[in-house]
Amino acid sequence: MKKFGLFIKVLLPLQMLAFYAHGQKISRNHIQFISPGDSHKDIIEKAANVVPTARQLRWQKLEVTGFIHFGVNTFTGKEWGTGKENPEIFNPTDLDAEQWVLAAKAGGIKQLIITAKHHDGFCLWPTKTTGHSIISSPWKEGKGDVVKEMAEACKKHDMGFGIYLSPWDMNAPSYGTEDYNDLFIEQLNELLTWYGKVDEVWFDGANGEGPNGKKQVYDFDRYYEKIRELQPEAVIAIMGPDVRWVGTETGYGKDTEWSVVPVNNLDQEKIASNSQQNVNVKPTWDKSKEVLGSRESLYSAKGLVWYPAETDVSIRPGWFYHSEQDDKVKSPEKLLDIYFNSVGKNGVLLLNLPPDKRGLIHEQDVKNLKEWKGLIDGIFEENILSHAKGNKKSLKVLTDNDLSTSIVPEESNGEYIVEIEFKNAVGFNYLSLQENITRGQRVEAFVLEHLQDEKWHPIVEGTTIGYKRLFKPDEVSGTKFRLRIKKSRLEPHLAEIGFYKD
Ligand code: FUL
Repeated sequence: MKKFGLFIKVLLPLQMLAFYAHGQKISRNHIQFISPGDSHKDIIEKAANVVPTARQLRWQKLEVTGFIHFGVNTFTGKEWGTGKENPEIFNPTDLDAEQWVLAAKAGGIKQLIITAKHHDGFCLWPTKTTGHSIISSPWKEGKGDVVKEMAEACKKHDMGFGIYLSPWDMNAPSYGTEDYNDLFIEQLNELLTWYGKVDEVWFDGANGEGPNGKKQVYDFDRYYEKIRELQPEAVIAIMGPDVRWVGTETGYGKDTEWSVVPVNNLDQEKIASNSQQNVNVKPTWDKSKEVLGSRESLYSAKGLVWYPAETDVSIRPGWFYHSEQDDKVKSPEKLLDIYFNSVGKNGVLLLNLPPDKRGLIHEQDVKNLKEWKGLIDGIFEENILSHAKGNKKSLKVLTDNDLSTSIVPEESNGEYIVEIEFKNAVGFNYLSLQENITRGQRVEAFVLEHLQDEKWHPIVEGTTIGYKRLFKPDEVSGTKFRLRIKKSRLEPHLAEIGFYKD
């Protein structure tokens, strides 16, 4: 497989090269190269000036996105197929893509990705590349198109639209040869030209054998060029240069999550080796140990790139629908905990909602989604900070929900401090923090404190902030608080501070 050097080729024509020389200002860019003479200080300064591309920023602001896993596995009850399924088993009785989109919307989901083709190779659209598709199924007498129905429903309800196309294909006879790369390009061509705007393309890292027992050498760089050509605004996720897998399918991200990481994290072999290669064996990944983007890891890097984390999880134990899991749908409270540990840990949540054999999202899932959204809305209804005393302009910037307006707090002895005072005592039990990532991700350590008995007491301590950090401390009340940024790679640009109470 090819190395990250080729990824960079795909990235660069779209970006201005970073301009850098000692003593000169570093311009912000989504990739920065390390020169042999760079000191540790230079490297950290470069890291602080890595920023998202426009497509990455749009995606990050979605916060909650959704997956639709649907296909022959829905009808066989399996998680992974074999490629030998008879297309006649695919026969949803009441398929309604609009119901999927409305259910997702009721849960606050902003973009939906459909498994146009999973590892078994069965295609949910009338592709010309193989007969192993809905064309050979009894559904709508072989004249249906699931991808089209979902694309149209997304458009109608202002939902982003994405495509999962599994590189691994257990059915394609050409798998394991160069011809398969041509077939894959043709499948991309169809999916990216037949259905209007595509906002995300999701490439799985799972890479097993084809029907002929062969493994494929994927020409990912060719795939990326095709996507950039046909859908330049789409992010390419996982086996792709724009969005990184957080490394677990639990929905729980890391406490320290950097969106700026060494370029070798784009290495295709490395991504694939961390991905699931067997249906029964989940990737082993110890999140407590692997902090990507720490100072140490940056010092030995060749370059630094904006490569943010996506945290995927299913609302049910499986990715595909299984009726025996109807009583195992994640509760609204569990989903809320996941929200705090994904979106609230500088990630984008990708929540899977698998339609059942009818072709509908099950009533239980719809109910839990709605209640989950109700919990989130209840918590974040009013930012108590907007009632604080002091500089009205700064307060407005910190509470306007606009990521592009931010303040640099006052500096004192290398720390940046925001002092907050209320006329009357206020109580809260949720904290939300956001950095203006269009200036870079910079905060490395912070503490929120309150003044009691003339002493400062910590309420919440943390490391990175990034796009968003959420916390649920025990309820505190008082009139004086302060946020102390104890360590930062360069001056921090704070976009939002939120105190909330449910
Ligand atoms: C994994 C796949 O093997 C699962 O079936 C599922 O699609 C998940 C999102 O990614 O790698």
